[in-house]
Amino acid sequence: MTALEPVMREADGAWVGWAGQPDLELETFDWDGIRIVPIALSVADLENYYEGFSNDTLWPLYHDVIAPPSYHRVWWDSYVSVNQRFANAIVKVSAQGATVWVQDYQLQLVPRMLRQARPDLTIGFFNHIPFPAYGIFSQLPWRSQIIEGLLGADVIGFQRVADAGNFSRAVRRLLGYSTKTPVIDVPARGEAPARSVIARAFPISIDVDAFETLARSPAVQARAEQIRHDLGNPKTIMLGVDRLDYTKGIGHRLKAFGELLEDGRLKVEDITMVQVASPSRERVETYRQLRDEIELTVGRINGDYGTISHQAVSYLHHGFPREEMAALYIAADVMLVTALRDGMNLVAKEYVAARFDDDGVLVLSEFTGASDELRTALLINPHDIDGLKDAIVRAVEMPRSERRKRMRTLRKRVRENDVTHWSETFLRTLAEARRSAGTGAGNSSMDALGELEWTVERSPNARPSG
Ligand code: GDG
Repeated sequence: MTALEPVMREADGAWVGWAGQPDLELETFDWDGIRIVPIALSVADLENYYEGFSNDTLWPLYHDVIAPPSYHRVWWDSYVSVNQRFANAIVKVSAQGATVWVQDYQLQLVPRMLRQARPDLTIGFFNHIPFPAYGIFSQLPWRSQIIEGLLGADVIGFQRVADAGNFSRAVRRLLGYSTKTPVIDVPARGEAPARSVIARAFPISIDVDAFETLARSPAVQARAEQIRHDLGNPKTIMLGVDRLDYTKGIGHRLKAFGELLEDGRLKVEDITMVQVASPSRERVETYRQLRDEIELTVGRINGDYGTISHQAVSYLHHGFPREEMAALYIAADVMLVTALRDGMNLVAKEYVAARFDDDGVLVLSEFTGASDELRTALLINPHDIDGLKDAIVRAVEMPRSERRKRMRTLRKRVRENDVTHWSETFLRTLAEARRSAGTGAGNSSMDALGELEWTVERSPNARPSG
């Protein structure tokens, strides 16, 4: 959410989002110059719409069915009605000709609902997670409704070029519309005129300056030293930072590390792996099982290879303040990002932004959006455990000169596309799309953003800002 704060302030906009607790009815209020329009969700909405359809249907489906998605009609009904509630609230607060930017997969029906109610609005949508290939997407019983919902937008943004391609293919297969990258031609229907929709990649990023400033602060530097000291000053500290989610490949990285200790290619006296696994979606069964599996594996590795004075894995199942995250990034010689599928992965970009000393090695999964940009990381396929093991050893042994060369290139890339560049590019494309559509939306006087995931995932102590 912090990522979008400057945009909101500049636009004098309103943020439409979940109130953060079930059954909490709040009036619109102003927070630090931003108008907040809270949407109330009941306990049943949270079960069916959020934990159900969003997190147990769409999330696994869009992440290449790493876990099996559940399809329940009551969940879908709830998804439709909550999306309608968001749309109604946005309609109410939006001035004539306003620009609305809808965030993420929990609100895919909102663009069409808005267009039907308010054709004067300029509507953008950004999908923070991947959009799957048609062979997978087509499992969804409500696939056409989702596609139609999204096509209500003027611009649909994705993390990767491949995601935008998957979406366009789904449009062709399901609706037969013609597409010429990045434009999709939506034909006239009833009273609604023919329109063009743009579907393309806008890779999201972080506030690079803010992160680097944090990393440079003396308190964070001192804390990084302290962390190294408290871990017994091992030769190498490896770090993983993830929500405890099955998409992140935490089990794969533990397997590779455990085998390296077993093979004797790494020694517990020389290396410690710190794994921050921040609690996530704990009411969804798949997530409860995942936690058990990961904690069993960590326990086994520590039991098998740890000594009284050296722990193999330091496992932390809680959230930390941003300062602590920055200190961990500075303390880590090797950063492991082994996601099996990830829209972008901001952790990879944060690690790079924090390393103003041009040191540290990023091991990065090819299945993250970030790997499209961060080409000089050590790119890995997390399913290939032998390849992952080799990459870890290579990272541990990499000479300083190569580390510096790679990190410099990574830092240049992250600087070129920071979060301001991301939001400006999206909003400029949106304004141009609307202008060329010739409907003359006029000046945008209000931005309304529907955002649930971030509110839910990032509210308790010290969860990040976006
Ligand atoms: C979704 C998509 C896409 C994590 N633990 C703590 C903490 N974090 C912060 C990280 C980072 C953020 O949470 C996680 O962002 P990611 O991008 O890595 O992953 P998702 O949460 O799955 O995000 C993803 C993203 O949306 C944006 O579009 O990149 O692909 O899945 O900022 O630092 N922050 C703090 N304490 C923690 O314990 N302070």
